[in-house]
Amino acid sequence: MNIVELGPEVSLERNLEQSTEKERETVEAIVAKIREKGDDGLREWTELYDGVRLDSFFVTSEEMEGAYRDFSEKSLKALRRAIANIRSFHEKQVKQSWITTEENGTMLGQKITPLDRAGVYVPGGKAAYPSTIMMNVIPAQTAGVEDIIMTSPPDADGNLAPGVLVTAAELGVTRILKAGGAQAVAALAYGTETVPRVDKITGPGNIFVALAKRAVFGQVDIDMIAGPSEIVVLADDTASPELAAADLISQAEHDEMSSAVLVTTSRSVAERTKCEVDKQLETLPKQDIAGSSLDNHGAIYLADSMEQAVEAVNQLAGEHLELLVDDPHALLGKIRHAGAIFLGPYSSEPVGDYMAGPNHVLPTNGTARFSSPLSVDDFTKKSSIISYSRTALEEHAGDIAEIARLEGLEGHARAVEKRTKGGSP
Ligand code: HSO
Ligand code: ZN
Repeated sequence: MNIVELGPEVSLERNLEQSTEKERETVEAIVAKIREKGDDGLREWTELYDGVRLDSFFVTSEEMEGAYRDFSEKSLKALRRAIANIRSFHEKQVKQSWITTEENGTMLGQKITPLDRAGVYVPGGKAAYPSTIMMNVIPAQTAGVEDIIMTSPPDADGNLAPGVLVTAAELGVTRILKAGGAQAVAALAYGTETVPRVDKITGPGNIFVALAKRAVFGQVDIDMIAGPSEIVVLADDTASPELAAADLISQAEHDEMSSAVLVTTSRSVAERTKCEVDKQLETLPKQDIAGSSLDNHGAIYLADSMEQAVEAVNQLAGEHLELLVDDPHALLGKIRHAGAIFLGPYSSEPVGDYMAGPNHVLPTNGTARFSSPLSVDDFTKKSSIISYSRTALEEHAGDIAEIARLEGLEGHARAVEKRTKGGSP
C-alpha cells in the first residue's frame, strides 16, 4: 500500500471484469434452453457444469437432518445468535399500509404487499457463506414472503455443503434446489415442471449468475449486482494503526478485486498502518488474495484537514465506512455516502458482516451515492388506494375533464362526466 497526498478526485471504482462475448452467448443459450426444455434442460446443464445427473433437484428432509451431524454445537449457537439479531433489526424496517380520509369522503392510501415467492441464490464452494444466506432470507421472511426457494450448485456427488443446509434449516427454508449458474437463475425466473417461478431473485454469484440475472430482469425482479467488497477507514491521530490495518485486511481478503482504503489526517497513523498491514499479512491464510487486493486497489490517503478527509470519504461512497476518530458521533452528520457506517474502535466491520443485525448486502462501486442496503422493502411492493365519494368526484370532475381534453383524451373526460352530469353509478 502506498501513502499518497489526498487529491481532489478519489474513487473506489475498479475496472470490474467485463463479460466476454462468449459468456454472454452461453448465458443466452442456457436461458433459452431452460425456457424450452424445463427440467430436462436444467438436468443437462447441471450434468455439464456440476458433473452430476440428478433425478430430483430438491434437497430431501433426510439430507437436511444429515447436515446437522457435521455441524458443531458451537457453530450452531453462533448462527442462532446472529439470526436472532438480524431478525430483530429487520423487523424494525417493516412499514405499514396506510390510508387517509378527507372530509369530502375521499380515502387515499398505500397498500404494502409482500412478494408471493422469492428465490435466493447461494454460490457454491467456499463462497457459500451462511451469513449471506441469512442476509438474503431474513428480509424476505420479515416482509412476509411465504415461499422462499433457495438454490445452490451441487458438488459432483449431488450434495450441498452442510453449512448451507443447516443455515437454511435454522431459518426455516425447506425448499432448496440443487442447481447453480445461469441455469438455476433461468429455472427460477421462468419455472420448470418441478421448479415454480419466483417473483424476485437475490443473492451473489459468479459472472454467469450476474449475466443471467440481468437477462431475466423484467420477467422477475432482481437485487443489485454486488461488486467486490470495499472498506474505507477514516482515521484521525487517535486511531490505532493496528486496528485500522486489521479492518482493511478483513475486506481485502474477500477478493483480489476488493478495495481497502485508509483516509487519515495523521502522517504517523498513515505510516504505522502501512507497516501494520505488512506485518499482519505475513500470518494471514489468505495473504495472497489480500496482498494483491491491497497492492492493486488499496491506498492510504493523507489529508490536510478533517474537512478534506470527509469530503474524500463522501466522494468514495464506500460499501463500508469506519470512523476511527476521537468523536465519531459528531462526524456522523457530515457523512452522506456509505453503505454502512461503523462508529468507533469496537464497531469493526465484521461485526456488521455477521452479528449486529443490519444487512451486509450493500451498495458497492460508488453506488452508495444513490442506493441502499438490501432490506425488507426489497421484498414488498406497494399498491395505491383511491376511493372517491360522489361529493369528491363532483368537486374534481371539471378539472379532470379539463386536463383530459388538454391531452386530447375525450374518453377520459367522458368517463368522469358520466358520473357527475346527471349520471349515477
Ligand atoms: N463483507 C461482505 C460480506 C461477508 N463477509 C460475508 C463475510 N462473509 C460484504 O461486503
Ligand atoms: Zn466481509
